[in-house]
Amino acid sequence: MTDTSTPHSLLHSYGYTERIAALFRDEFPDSGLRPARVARTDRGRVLLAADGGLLHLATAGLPQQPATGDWVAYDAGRPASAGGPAIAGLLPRFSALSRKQAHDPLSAEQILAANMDIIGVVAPFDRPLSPNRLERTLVAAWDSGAVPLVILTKADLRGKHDEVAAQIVEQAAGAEVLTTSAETGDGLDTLAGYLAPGRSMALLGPSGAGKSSLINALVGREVQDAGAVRAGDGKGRHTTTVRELIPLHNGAVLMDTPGIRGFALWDAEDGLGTVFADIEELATSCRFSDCVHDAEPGCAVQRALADGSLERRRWDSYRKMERELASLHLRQNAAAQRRTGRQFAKLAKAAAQAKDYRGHREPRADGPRR
Ligand SMILES: Nc1nc2c(ncn2[C@@H]2O[C@H](COP(=O)(O)OP(=O)(O)O)[C@@H](O)[C@H]2O)c(=O)[nH]1
Ligand SMILES: [Mg+2]
Ligand SMILES: [Zn+2]
Repeated sequence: MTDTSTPHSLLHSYGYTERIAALFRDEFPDSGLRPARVARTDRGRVLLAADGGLLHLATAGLPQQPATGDWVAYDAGRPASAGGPAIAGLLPRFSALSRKQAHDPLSAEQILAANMDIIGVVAPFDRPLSPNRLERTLVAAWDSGAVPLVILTKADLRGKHDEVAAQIVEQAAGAEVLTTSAETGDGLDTLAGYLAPGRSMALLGPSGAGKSSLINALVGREVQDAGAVRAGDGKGRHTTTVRELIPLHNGAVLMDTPGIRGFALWDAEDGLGTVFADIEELATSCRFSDCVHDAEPGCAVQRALADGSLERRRWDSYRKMERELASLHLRQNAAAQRRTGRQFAKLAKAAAQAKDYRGHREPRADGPRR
């Protein structure tokens, strides 16, 4: 039997723990396959962190495309004549941070990060807070199955927008809130305290929020390009690609994401319900159970808006995301119907052919029917 738990292997520095080892044994018992983690996805290929080192493998033909952070089983011993080492399957994900593929009329899901324990929702102190954006990010973070942690960056610039912290705490929907500065090192120990061996954290937030600087400060060297790179600055530096897993010295793993504009939600009803639990609760006390919260008599939402206990902006933000998810489902259903329609046409054609066929040769009454 192969030993999948050698301590201090490259695999462990990418977050391999007894939990993953057990999952691997359950999913691929006595298969001779090896566990590995997807450190990066490229077009049609992935960079895998395996016990023997990093390796690139093709993903064409796999029934499920791996995402960064996925745990996979791969066949290390497949002979070159058969195409060499290959991914055999994916371990079930315990979390997936996803969004709707941008500019995609077919409404496909894009998984930005798999198997994260924490989604660091990054908001900087050097600019006014965008509450809508924070809410949207929190919805996606809660929905991923990982735990959101709000990280307020650039604490050294705190004086500029003092109101930001209070607003964020109010809107964090139960998530913990930390304050850090990559400049002074404030709060980094507290943040590091969340990053126990085997934990994975992806950072999510607008461009310029300080995500890359935070990662560099935690790792202790320049692994991510931060800020504007002046001519000559980038020379000889080994920076990892954004969205590549970055191992911390202790077996925790970090992941940066590029600042994503207009993060479109994917099936995030659960996350929406978490971030706006108060609104969904409020809506249950409307007089009519099918209240659309417009001009109905006895509408608890309209009453709360009128007396100021529900902020208009927050209600609008909730409604916008709710509509977005509803229209996503409409398109998903329409696509499913088209698929069913095509399948039906195929079946009808096959049935017609079978009838034709039977017309010529009756199947033997005692023979196998299929
Ligand atoms: N004063 C201050 N500036 C920071 C801090 N962290 C990042 N910055 C600056 O903010 C800018 C954007 O940082 P960067 O890490 O590239 O942000 P990213 O786009 O989220 O990765 C850069 O010019 C950084 O030098 C901080 O803690 N304090
Ligand atoms: Mg960056
Ligand atoms: Zn109502």
